[in-house]
Amino acid sequence: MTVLLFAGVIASLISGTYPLLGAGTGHAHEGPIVKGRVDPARLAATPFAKPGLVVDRAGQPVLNDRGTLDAYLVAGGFTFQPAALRVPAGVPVTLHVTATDVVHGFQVTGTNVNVEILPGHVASLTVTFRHPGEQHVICNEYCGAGHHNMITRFIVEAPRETP
Ligand SMILES: [Cu+2]
Repeated sequence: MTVLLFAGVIASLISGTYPLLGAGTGHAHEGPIVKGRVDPARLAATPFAKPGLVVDRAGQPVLNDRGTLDAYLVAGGFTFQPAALRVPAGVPVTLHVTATDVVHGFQVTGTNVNVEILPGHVASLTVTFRHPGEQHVICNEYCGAGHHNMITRFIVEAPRETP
């Protein structure tokens, strides 16, 4: 049995006044996310169109001006996108999560990271995964017949050695 210790997960909920990333993402525009609100029918025009970590052209994660990484996740149709997300240990990651259809939950099991995800709203929270390993995310708001299949995971990777 594998015991995962992630004692140091920090989550802070930041209500919908989040400035969006711009520089360094390769996105020419920010897309219509305004004060934590987004049109669920127009996610294609937002960073949610590419769920996952925001990376530069070389595929490297990009720190935003608050010193965190950004990741976009979408809940809907009984899935989370992306189905798995690689993040570095020890680096704060701001998760931006929205829903396409109905209310969902977003809970990182075994931690206090737990938010309600509503269509039209963006929940933004900053989490630092302290230790390499896997952390599972479940939907904890009953959303329909496929609710029990709604899961994703963070694959927390040890930081690379800097030369
Ligand atoms: Cu659900």
